[in-house]
Amino acid sequence: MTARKSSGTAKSVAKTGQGGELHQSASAPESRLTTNHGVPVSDNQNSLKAGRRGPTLLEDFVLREKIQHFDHERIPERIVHARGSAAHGFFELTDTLAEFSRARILTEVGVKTEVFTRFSTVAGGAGSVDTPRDVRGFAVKFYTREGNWDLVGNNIPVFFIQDAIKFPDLIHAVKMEADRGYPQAASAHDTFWDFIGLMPEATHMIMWAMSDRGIPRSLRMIEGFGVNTFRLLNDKDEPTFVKFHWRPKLGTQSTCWDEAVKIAGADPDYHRRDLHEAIAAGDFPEWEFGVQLISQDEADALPFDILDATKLIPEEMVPIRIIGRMVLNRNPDNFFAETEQAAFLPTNMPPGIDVSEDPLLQGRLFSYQDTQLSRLGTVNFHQIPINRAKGCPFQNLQRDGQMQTQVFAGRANYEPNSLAEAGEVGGPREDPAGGFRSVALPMQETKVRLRADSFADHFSQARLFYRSQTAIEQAHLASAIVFELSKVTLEHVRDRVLANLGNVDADLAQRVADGLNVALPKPSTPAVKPRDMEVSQALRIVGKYPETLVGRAVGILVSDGADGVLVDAVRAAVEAEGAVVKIVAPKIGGVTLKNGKRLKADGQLAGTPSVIFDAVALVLSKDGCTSLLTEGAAIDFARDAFGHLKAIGFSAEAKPLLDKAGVEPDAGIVELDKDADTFIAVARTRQWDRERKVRMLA
Ligand code: HDE
Repeated sequence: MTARKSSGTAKSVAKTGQGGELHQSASAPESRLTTNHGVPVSDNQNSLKAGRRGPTLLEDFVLREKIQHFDHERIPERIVHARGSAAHGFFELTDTLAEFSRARILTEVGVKTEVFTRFSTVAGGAGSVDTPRDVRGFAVKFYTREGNWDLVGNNIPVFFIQDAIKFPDLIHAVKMEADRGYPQAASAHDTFWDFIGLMPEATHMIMWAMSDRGIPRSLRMIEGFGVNTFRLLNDKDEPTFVKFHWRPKLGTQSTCWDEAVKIAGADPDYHRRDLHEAIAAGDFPEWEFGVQLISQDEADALPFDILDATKLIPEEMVPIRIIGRMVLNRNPDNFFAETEQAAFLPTNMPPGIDVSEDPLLQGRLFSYQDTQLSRLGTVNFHQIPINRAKGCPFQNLQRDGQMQTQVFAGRANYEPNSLAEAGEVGGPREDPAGGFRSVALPMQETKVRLRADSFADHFSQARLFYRSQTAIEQAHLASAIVFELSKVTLEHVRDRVLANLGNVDADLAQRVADGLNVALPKPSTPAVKPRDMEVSQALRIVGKYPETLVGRAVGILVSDGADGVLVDAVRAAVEAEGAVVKIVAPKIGGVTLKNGKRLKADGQLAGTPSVIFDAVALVLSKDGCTSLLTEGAAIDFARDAFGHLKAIGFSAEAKPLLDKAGVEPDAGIVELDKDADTFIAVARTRQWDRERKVRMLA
């Protein structure tokens, strides 16, 4: 091996480990590799050794600095919501709430405010998959002109528990079991259901989490909710209760459970990739922003307590007023610096928005600031670019601390001070008129550690949710609970859950018991007898799905000799609908079409199963089809598309593959024609009617 010296002139020669040479122009200061302290590095390939084959020297600060930085590259992941994906964008107000709030973000119509939005799963670690059955976090940081507003919500409008003091128990129960370290990112295990069975207040949230909302199709297709009740305060400091809502323009859409499980293997980053690719392609996801506004009198008249986070306010009782929109239009430049270091705090609120006494929210007001201290390691985490208030200046007299990046001038780091009188910098002062004020509430209660009686009804809204679902969704929900409880090994745990379900709905409890093939225990004794509420159509997904291909993906499986005219027809029709086309071929090099032209593949069949598409087309030649009859991945491609209720378009030559895969004819299985119209018509929705033919549901 020859070792050469760098020339030190305009052209330097860096040595590779193999003795090869990398020539690079390293003289220009702006392109020069340096240490963290700015010392130019001459050789980034070899450590400094005592002789050609000798030990490495401690004096090699270039090596030590590089390795040491690497050793410390990871920070603790979030204790919950560790797995997340985020994007930049803007919020635009379309309707003013000036009557209710003095916050400029809610009153200045037409103003665009920068946002950074992070979506997450809750239970899994940072490296876990995107499609477990789980709640999704929906956290928005608005960089408003009056400081950051963080609306840290979920895709489900209620929560498992009523009081923050139970949060560590809930999370311990759902995360990997303490002794064995599994399961990762899954609620289907003993400790979670043990906790749930013992906490009837969780039942309403369980209905939501076990519904199809727990397995979203895309982060672009989830709703968002502030969950807790907040307050708005107007110019006169008059309060109004508020619930916040995000509604995806693409509609709320889900996967099938079997599909979600298979996606986890096919593409663990399915949601992250989908969000990134959509934004990169200019297909910007968008949400409407809405509020439910409730006066104190209206709140008092409701049959539940709006301070109880296990309750929602049905839209039929208090309509959602749409007041704005959010568009996500820019991917982060750096995952760690932005997505990982983003710190969301429910305490970040501009003047005119305030908290309520919801005991869950009250605990959150402490937790988020606190957790950032161990996660980001310093009280100065607000200075990290992604967390910095950028809609306005921020200034105060807080000083020093680890990773302080600001250089403060002057002597005044206390207040009051009179240094300005001597011509020195006096520093910022409080603003009684424009500053943040809390709602003025009379407080004369006895100090107690108890739960309000108004929180005691744990089943009425769980019942409302179940009864408001379509038959399809009820079957999915029951099947999801059967699946989860089938992974529970402790019989008494299953029985307790079943006993609670009896208070939700007798039919649901029986279906789950039948699905498990166990006897249904008597319903548990509820603290308050559940009441029937008016069914709420708004709680459904099925039927509210927009029948469209917009924002979705269609896979075309091709073989050598396939009819290019059909491929082009499908592609044109799908793209005209606003969906993305991916060509799947047996080999990544693509295929040669009937007309002799080459067609490139976007994915190799074995690594690109149909689960990642919303509809598929099979354009095969006769020989191509014959050769795929012995290829499991091809058979699965068709079988899974069928089983996941997707539309399948096919060229006549592809029929033997469909037959081999057990695909039975129905309205969603169509032979492709020259304009692909029939295929597009059925591809706009799942084939729900097929479901009972392909799956035993509870
Ligand atoms: Fe959180 N939650 N949470 N949570 N939460 C965190 O803060 C906590 C709750 C939510 O993308 C943590 O920065 C307590 C409800 C989201 O960075 C932590 C309680 C809702 C995110 C924390 C709750 C949420 C978090 C962990 C019960 C829906 C991810 C890392 C009192 C409204 C934000 C962090 C992101 C993250 C505490 C309940 C949403 C530990 C104590 C209810 C979307 O502070």
